[in-house]
Amino acid sequence: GNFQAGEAGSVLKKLDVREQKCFKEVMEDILRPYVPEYRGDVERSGEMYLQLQDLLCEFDSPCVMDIKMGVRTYLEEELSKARKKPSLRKDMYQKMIEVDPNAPTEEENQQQAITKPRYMQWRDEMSSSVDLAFRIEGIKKSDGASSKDFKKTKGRDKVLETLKSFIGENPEVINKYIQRLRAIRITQESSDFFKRHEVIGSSLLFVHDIAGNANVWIIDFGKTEPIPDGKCIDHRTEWVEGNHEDGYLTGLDNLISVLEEIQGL
Ligand code: 4IP
Ligand code: ADP
Ligand code: MN
Repeated sequence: GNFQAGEAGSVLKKLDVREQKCFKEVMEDILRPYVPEYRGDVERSGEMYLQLQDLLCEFDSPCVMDIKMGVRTYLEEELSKARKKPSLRKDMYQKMIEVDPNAPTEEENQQQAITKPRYMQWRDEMSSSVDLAFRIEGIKKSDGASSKDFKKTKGRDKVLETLKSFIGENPEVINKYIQRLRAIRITQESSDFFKRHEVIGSSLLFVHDIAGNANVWIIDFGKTEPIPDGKCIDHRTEWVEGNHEDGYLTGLDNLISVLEEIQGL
């Protein structure tokens, strides 16, 4: 995968220059307390890595959840590229029929291949991304058992059940999660970095443990792109191609609202 064990307290993520640039900028932005600390780059067997704060190291057998934010998970530039030069992906066709054998069109079945935007749009629609502007990507329990089986977890009720079961019964945990997400939201609403970037495929990483420690961080800037011509977005306006909106804050509003509902149960 993309990760290697680092020095104690750090993880190494395969260096991508777009992500590196974001981490450098975020270290100078008011969002800094909400992302893993960026500790420079290192080389390991000929490959370059970003050295990032290990977010799990202060927890005792942590439960971890990755929530991917936004109404779409592909960049606008990927759409225009695919339009100019469509490339057919057999691997994505295979991933599609594993989840839903009825999803491909007749033509796609003949080609046994689909384009990347087609795959990504279908994934966004099948999951809660289009509806709620966030989706559950993965959950790891304290015993180490992990699941990525949330491709069809869609609709507020199903999402609520999954989040509720992840969080468990300790009220301290949900209270800390909600507080932290409210702080993230209010900071994003005035962050200079945030208003100037299309934030695609980024996640909120939830971590808690049996002792009642709980925290959330913003991770993964692999597809976070500056908006051209110094323009800004508000992350809530509906996306139409060309406006670069990503629905990030719509998703965060919905996520906080679902967690508040769980808190009141
Ligand atoms: C994956 O699909 C994710 O959408 C990846 O996005 C995407 O990577 C992959 O595209 C795509 O195959 P599944 O999650 O359904 O397996 P993310 O990195 O946001 O998780 P990128 O980042 O490249 O868009 P390919 O082209 O890398 O296969
Ligand atoms: P990718 O670009 O491959 O999706 P991410 O940055 O989203 O990579 O990280 C993938 C997973 O690795 C996350 O869901 C999380 O479980 C783990 N992870 C990422 N960054 C950290 C970190 N700084 N500390 C601990 N775990 C991390
Ligand atoms: Mn990711």
